[in-house]
Amino acid sequence: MISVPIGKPSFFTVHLVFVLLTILFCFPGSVSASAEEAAALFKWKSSFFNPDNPLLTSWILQQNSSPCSWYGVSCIKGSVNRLNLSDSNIISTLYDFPFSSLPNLEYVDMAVNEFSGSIPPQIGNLSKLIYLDLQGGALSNEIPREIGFLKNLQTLHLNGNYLNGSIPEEIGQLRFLNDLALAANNLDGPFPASFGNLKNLSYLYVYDNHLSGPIPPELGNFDNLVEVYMDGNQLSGHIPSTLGNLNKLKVLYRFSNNLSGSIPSEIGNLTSLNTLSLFKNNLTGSIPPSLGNLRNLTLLHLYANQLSGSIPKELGNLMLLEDLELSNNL
Ligand SMILES: *[C@@H]1O[C@H](CO)[C@@H](O)[C@H](O)[C@H]1NC(C)=O
Ligand SMILES: *[C@@H]1O[C@H](CO)[C@@H](O)[C@H](O)[C@H]1NC(C)=O
Ligand SMILES: *[C@@H]1O[C@H](CO)[C@@H](O)[C@H](O)[C@H]1NC(C)=O
Ligand SMILES: *[C@@H]1O[C@H](CO)[C@@H](O)[C@H](O)[C@H]1NC(C)=O
Ligand SMILES: *[C@@H]1O[C@H](CO)[C@@H](O)[C@H](O)[C@H]1NC(C)=O
Ligand SMILES: *[C@@H]1O[C@H](CO)[C@@H](O)[C@H](O)[C@H]1NC(C)=O
Ligand SMILES: *[C@@H]1O[C@H](CO)[C@@H](O)[C@H](O)[C@H]1NC(C)=O
Ligand SMILES: CC(=O)N[C@H]1CO[C@H](CO)[C@@H](O)[C@@H]1O
Repeated sequence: MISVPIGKPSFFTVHLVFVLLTILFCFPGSVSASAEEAAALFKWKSSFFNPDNPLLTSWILQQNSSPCSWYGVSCIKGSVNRLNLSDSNIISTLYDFPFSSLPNLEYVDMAVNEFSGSIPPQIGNLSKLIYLDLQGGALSNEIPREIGFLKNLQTLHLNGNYLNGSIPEEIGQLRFLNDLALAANNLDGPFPASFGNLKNLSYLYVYDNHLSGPIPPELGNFDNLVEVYMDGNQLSGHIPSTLGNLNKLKVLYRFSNNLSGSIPSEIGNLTSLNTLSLFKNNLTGSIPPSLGNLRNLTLLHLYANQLSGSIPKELGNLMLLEDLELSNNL
């Protein structure tokens, strides 16, 4: 207890009151907010299967404790803005994550831990989220529709889990999405119709799932695409010729699918391409001579299809080519 002299206020007390008022005026609620956030995170840690995780010894609760100096936690104005617990040997679920207690969270990197169970629908409460990385865990069940509430999301990595069901239609609400990784899960069904809204995608990784149906034709309008990995699915239909518009595309992996029809000659417009891999599909027709325009190509895999005709002499222009495989065709 601070003992305050009774009677005429001293210079000291007036000064103290002034300082306290200044703090309250400049940071309304900030002290209690951060204590609340600390309590919420601490409670979550207590629910871990390994709450005594040695990396998290800084996560301790004292009176008015602030989480801002804890391992993996960063704050802006005393409120948690970033949580980086990547590769931290956490064994837990997300059921007790304090979704409603961290209103200023923008970056969550919890890649490579042992999170199991499903992704709770309350994930949609983290409305300021820009970055969400939950890759490399043991999360299962479906991707919640509420993911569509995360309207500011630019990076979403859910790859390397056991997620199933189809890609939710609501993903199309994430208009700022730049980097989407859903690879190496058990996702099935077609791309949702709304997928065409994700015009700002640069990186698209959906390999090693059970996705079926056609490649969304809108992909040809995603001008910022740099890398597309769709291999190891059951995608069918034709390769849309609009893909020839993607002048930043460097990598196109579409192997081990069920694509049919011919290789559109417009692929030859993708002059940034360094990797083109379409093996183990059902592609027919001839190899378009326009592929000879892909001067930066180092890898061209077209084997295990039903391509016919001769090998176009234009492939001889591919001076950087290191790996060419055309076997098992007609
Ligand atoms: C999290 O920390 C790791 C290791 O320091 C780093 O590689 C990664 O970029 C960080 N993630 C974010 C979102 O800052
Ligand atoms: C997803 O997997 C769980 C078991 O982990 C199962 O109960 C559920 O039916 C599956 N959902 C779909 C859509 O396949
Ligand atoms: C699109 O992504 C780029 C990064 O590749 C980013 O600089 C830009 O702000 C994004 N635009 C929109 C509208 O999201
Ligand atoms: C190729 O197409 C045929 C006929 O449509 C189909 O029976 C076969 O399963 C396809 N091959 C692959 C690898 O999907
Ligand atoms: C491949 O696609 C064709 C139609 O294009 C379909 O008839 C066939 O069942 C598919 N095969 C597989 C293995 O998905
Ligand atoms: C794309 O390729 C096609 C066929 O190779 C060609 O006719 C067309 O002019 C090209 N478009 C652009 C914009 O380069
Ligand atoms: C080809 O690759 C070189 C070296 O990586 C790069 O400087 C150049 O911009 C690339 N060309 C195209 C058309 O992307
Ligand atoms: C405060 C808030 O946004 N609460 C929401 C958290 O998420 C659940 C599940 O989506 C909603 O029911 C709440 O309204």
